[in-house]
Amino acid sequence: MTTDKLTDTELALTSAALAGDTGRLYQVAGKLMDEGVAFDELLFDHLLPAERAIGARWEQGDYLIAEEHAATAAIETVISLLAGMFDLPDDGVPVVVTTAEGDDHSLPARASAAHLLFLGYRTTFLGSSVPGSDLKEFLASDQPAVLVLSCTMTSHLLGALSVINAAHAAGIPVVAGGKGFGTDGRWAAVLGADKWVAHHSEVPGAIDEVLGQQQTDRTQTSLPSALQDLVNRRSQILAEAESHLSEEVESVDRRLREEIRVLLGAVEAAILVDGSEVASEMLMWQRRALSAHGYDEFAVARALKRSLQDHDASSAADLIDLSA
Ligand code: B12
Repeated sequence: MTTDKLTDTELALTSAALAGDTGRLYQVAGKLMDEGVAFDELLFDHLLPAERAIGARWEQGDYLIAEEHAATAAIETVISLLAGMFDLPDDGVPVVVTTAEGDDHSLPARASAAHLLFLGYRTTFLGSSVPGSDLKEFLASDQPAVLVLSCTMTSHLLGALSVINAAHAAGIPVVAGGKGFGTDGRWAAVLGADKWVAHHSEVPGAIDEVLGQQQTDRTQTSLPSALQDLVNRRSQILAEAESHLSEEVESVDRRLREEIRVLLGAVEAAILVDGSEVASEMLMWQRRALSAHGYDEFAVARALKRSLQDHDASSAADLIDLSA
């Protein structure tokens, strides 16, 4: 969907979503279906593009965070309401859909779950960010045929690994999707996901493919010891980075606190997949995002780097290149 010239339908969906008017959005969606738009088309050609366009306009500063939140909530609610049209089939292939641990971007996973239910899969949507240990227990008893995993940010790759390991521990293959796995999904393979797909429409084919594969022992990837050590000290590293940051800025608000966490997540992910670009790309994105909102573009990175150096995590600290 372009953001410059909206069709009548796009305008109706976007304005209802931005107003947080779930009822009106539901009516517009229902009208489209009455006119013959199939459910998957409604999802992938109308509702998700509307979210993406609103997200892009919010990034450009055209919409407030509150408007983006209202729109996301309305779109996700309508997808859930519409998914309620479909019965959970007793004889469908059982699938579980969730996001990487720590990843709150539930909307793409919600859409995937609704799509699979529409296609006749016996779909359970777990929402976002189920802790790996809990998930392992659930999957061991529920025994779905496949787990569908969404990861939106590279900083949640450790959380994605925790989901993949939980599924594999229960002998369940994983179909992965989302931008967090890199543009060509390369990190999904590194983490041991059985299949990565770029688009939701490819998920059914991927499910067939992984179910057709001979059952082998599913890989369990453990963290290298230096990374495990870093993860064990995560709270101290974050707290000390926050304290360093407070020496540089007037106040460490929620946004800055979250940015420290995002950057540390990306550093951990870079070590995990042995790809320094994961950290450098996140740092580049973060600099742009912070300076666009009036923050010092390097303050978060400097504070985290210092904290990592204090913890003798020099290779992690080196991934934060302040000269780039
Ligand atoms: C909505 C939103 C949120 C909501 C999510 C609510 C929800 N219930 O989902 C909230 C407010 C929680 C949120 C939080 C954050 N967000 Co956010 N968020 C977005 C936003 C605006 C839209 C995301 C979305 O749903 N898009 C619609 C989906 C459908 O499109 P898509 O993301 O392109 O997904 C495509 C593929 O990836 C694929 N896909 C995704 N998953 C899967 C799974 C499968 C199986 C398959 C097949 C395909 C697939 O499907 C889509 C293609 O059709 C984006 C900006 C944007 N323009 O996208 C930022 C964005 C993703 N968020 C971002 C950030 C930084 C954050 C925060 C760190 C913000 C902060 N500073 O506090 C936190 C992190 C929270 C956390 N711990 O996870 C950044 C990520 C930047 C980066 N370099 O990675 C983005 C890009 C915004 C930005 N540029 O600043 N966010």
